[in-house]
Amino acid sequence: MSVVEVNFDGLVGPTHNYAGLSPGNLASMGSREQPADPRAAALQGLAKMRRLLELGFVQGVLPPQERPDLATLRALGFAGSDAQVLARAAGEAPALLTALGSAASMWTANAATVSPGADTADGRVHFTAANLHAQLHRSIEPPASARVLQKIFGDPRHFAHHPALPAQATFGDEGAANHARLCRAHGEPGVELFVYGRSAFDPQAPQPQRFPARQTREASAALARLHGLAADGVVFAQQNPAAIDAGVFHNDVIAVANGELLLHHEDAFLDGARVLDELAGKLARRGGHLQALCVPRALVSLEQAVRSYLFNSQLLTRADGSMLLVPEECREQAQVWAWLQALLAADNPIRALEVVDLRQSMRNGGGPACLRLRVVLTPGQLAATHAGVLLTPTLCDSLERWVARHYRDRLVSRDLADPQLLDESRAALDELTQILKLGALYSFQRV
Ligand code: SUG
Repeated sequence: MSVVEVNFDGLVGPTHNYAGLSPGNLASMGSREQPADPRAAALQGLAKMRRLLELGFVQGVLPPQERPDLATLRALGFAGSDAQVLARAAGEAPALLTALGSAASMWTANAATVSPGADTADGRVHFTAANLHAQLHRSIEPPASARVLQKIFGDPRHFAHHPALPAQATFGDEGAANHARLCRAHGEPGVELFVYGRSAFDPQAPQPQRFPARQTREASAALARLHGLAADGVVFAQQNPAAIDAGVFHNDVIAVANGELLLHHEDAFLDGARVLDELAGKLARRGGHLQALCVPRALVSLEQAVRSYLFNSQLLTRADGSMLLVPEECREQAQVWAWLQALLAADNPIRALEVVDLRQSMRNGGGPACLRLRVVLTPGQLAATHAGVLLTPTLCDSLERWVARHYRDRLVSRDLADPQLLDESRAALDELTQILKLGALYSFQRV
């Protein structure tokens, strides 16, 4: 077997709900207080994983985090039994309980930035958990993300783990959602593209006016240093502030790369011509040939790009060319669907299209690419990866049965105060660690 890219998808957690927690994420803001269906959400995610497995891709799964986050509630002064902590938080600070009950860890593209061994100075795969500093409900994710990644990729001969960057506005880091890699083949040295929304040390640089820029240049630069990337294998690019203001809160909502292909919107980057030039030059020095596929704003507006999540598609390598896995919502935007049909008819590396229904996640702004963390692994590194999280048809069957047994089919944020939901979630997660053979992972299992 050669070097493979493994997609590790986050399993949707039992508290999936719509709380409107993400300013600048139009879907999250628009779905606030609508009832969610955690069971359907988890099954939709599993159906996507199963489809990729059927198509011959190596697929992994990452467990959800424990929510509501009782440990943080206690650290903030809510005391008593678990039920009392929930009741007190619901009474005194309902918004806090809502934030600490979010199932947002499902979007594993935000769990970490990962650099394959072919790019790093020591040949190991490097991981840095994202600090997700921009939002309270996500800023509590890094310790558990780091713990699970260390468990799955535990062999220090193959894998290096860095702690999340300092949790401070200067170093806002959203992980792989703002990171892409171009290469001739997965196993060859590539060029890593780090996209940021603002420069903390350069307040004169253009900034979005309406919505926050979550990632800083300073964070991106630190990641490239930590991962031991060569300067000629790295490109930094500022996101177009107009795109952020149109609802592009992460770069993976407006661009996606795979192999030598970069699919991007005309308005993705602030200085697009320079970015493409630098990428092409650096990739050429690594024997590659950049194929930039630009979608002009005249064909697909920023608004349509955000509504359809076209660029949050997964771009995957197959023996006969690339495959694009797009969300169902692309069908609903006539212009986007027409562009996709024209793409398939034209002579370009994208030969196949796969449509997936991820509506539950999409209503919170999480498309196909948000749900997965890409990890490029050599056969030796794959063999050193915890096998319990690598999907097989049998594992997929048992995860579907597990969801059916434990998940509710209706949830609103008020339900987060229900002690019964906490018990149900813990029972589910406890069983999940057995199914995935992960041992004691959650704090309630370790006391
Ligand atoms: O961080 N939504 C997530 C969506 C993350 C998508 N990830 C990528 N683009 N890679 C976010 O904005 C909404 C939660 C709520 O409103 O209930 C939320 O956190």
